[in-house]
Amino acid sequence: MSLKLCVVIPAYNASETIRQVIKGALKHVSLVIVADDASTDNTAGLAAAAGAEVLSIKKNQGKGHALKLLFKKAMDKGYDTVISMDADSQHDPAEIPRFIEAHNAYPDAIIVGSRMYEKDKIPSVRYNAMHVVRFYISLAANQFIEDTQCGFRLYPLALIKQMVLTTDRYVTETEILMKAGDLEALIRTVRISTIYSNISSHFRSVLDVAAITIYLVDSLPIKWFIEGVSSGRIYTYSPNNIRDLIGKHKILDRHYQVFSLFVIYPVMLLILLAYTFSPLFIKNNFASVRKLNYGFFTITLSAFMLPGILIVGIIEKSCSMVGVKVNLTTRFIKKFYPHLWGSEKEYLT
Ligand SMILES: Nc1nc2c(ncn2[C@@H]2O[C@H](COP(=O)(O)OP(=O)(O)O)[C@@H](O)[C@H]2O)c(=O)[nH]1
Ligand SMILES: [Mg+2]
Repeated sequence: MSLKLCVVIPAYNASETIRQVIKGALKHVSLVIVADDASTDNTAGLAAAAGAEVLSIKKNQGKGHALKLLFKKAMDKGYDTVISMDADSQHDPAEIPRFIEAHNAYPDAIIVGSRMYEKDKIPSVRYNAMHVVRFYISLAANQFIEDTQCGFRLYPLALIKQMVLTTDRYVTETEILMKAGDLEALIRTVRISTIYSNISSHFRSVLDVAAITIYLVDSLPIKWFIEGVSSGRIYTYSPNNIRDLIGKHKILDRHYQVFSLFVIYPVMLLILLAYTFSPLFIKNNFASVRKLNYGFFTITLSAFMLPGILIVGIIEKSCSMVGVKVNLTTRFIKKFYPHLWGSEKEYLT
């Protein structure tokens, strides 16, 4: 099978690293496309000089927007598979063959790089946030995903074509996993090197984590509602579903997000009630939840504990200021966001 595969790189002010990423990638693929997102340095010029095709975006619109343009560009050029990489050399191009190997074994799957197995190499605030969002993204995607925030991924474009992507910035990569998994696609993991050495990041730990969490909180109840009124249904996403229609209208979307935050607790309690009593009327509803190791109570509790993370984090920080080192946050998230999916190994390629 001849693979039409290229590497795509969303880039913003990456002049120090872009050259080595492109040169490394070109050892494994014949085309690298870079989306330069209105960088104020010479990222675009250096990318072109290193041999990449460069898409220039006039006004900075974030990683998700750039990725969507890159997918479209690769499709237009007749490619059927892309590998996405970060521009800041957190991903080692020498590991590209691992993704191709995994793709050969699972041709229809998204292959996601994972660094979560090397917990000690990840800043703890980032690790804890990744652990919590992974809990919800895996629920939405109907399968365990070891690292839901890694940008080193292989995407079959036929799968991307089946979804409407309405989010932007750092939320889009979460949206893709949720929709792919809920379209019955496999998501497989390859473990990659964990590189957090040049830690200049555009990722805003509060705002960007909040944006991802809010998207999860306002999308998951729609999935559970559909599962709740159906028997044996696990895969609920269809393009232009209600969440997509709302997402396409930015103002409506903002209002819906705020509304969701206000009603999430009563909604979770209602779903818990429905989960407990509706099997009297509908057999095997909430099927994706019923096949997990725990019931919906654990998921409801996890939602109620979200503000707790903040409180525990503050306590931990205060303790460390007076010289007392406690590992409260990690213990807290381990307890309330447990692994629900059986063996973690079965999701690794
Ligand atoms: N096109 C585009 N890409 C971005 C932007 N911000 C980040 N990226 C890309 O996303 C990658 C990850 O972003 P980074 O800030 O390093 O986040 P972190 O690695 O999660 O801390 C970067 O290496 C860039 O490739 C942006 O505003 N526009
Ligand atoms: Mg980075």
